[in-house]
Amino acid sequence: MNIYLDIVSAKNKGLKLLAVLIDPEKIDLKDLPSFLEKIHQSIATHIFIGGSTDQNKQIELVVQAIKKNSQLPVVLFPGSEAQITLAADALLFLSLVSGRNPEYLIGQQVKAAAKLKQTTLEIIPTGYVLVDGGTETAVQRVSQTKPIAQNQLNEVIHTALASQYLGQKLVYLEAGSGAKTPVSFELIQAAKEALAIPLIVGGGIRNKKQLQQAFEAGADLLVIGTAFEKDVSFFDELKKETF
Ligand code: 1GP
Repeated sequence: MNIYLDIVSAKNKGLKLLAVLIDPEKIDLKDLPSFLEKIHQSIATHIFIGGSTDQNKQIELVVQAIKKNSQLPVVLFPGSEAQITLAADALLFLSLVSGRNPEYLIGQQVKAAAKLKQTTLEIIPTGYVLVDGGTETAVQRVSQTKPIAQNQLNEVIHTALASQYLGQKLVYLEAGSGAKTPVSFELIQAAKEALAIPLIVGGGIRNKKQLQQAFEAGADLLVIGTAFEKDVSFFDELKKETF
């Protein structure tokens, strides 16, 4: 399995991908099997796992439980190097390129390297671009960086392009978990036009309409967490057979 090549191949075929984001701090292990069943009946293609913090150090247990009960690729989306577990399939090796905090541009990555040196995890370098989602989100708080305003289109696009020129393999346009306003249609469209590498979009997507609009605008892979956490019946709108 090569998760990155599968994403590139889906992008080339125009197939749309959906990752369900599981926050290890928020999921109860006993609810996991029924949650996974919902995921499996839906159009979801990936499970992302991570959060801005993992104070209970739950991530290892949660990933192991998912791997036991699901065939879907499990991709780490870590808030810090402490959230790297070898039990997953791949890791988004994020650099918070919209911010100017060296700790999240390169510091955490250096700390992670010792662990990664000995791993078989697929490492996917990813430019992480935080835009304003209308509320202060955990990533902003934890990383102590400012998001880029969504009307600063050129700034967002140039940041995304710089990631590509640096050799990063994915760009993740992020409005932040629980964002009031998801990444706008215009911004997704402009990023899609500018970039040759696959585009991930997430933050604040709460219904089928917003999901479809983000796909139409050009997102290759969408990430949704909060909407499923709050209401698992959202999965029913995204059933494979009726979508
Ligand atoms: C957060 O983009 C993801 O990093 C998902 O955001 O929780 O708002 O769906 P939501």
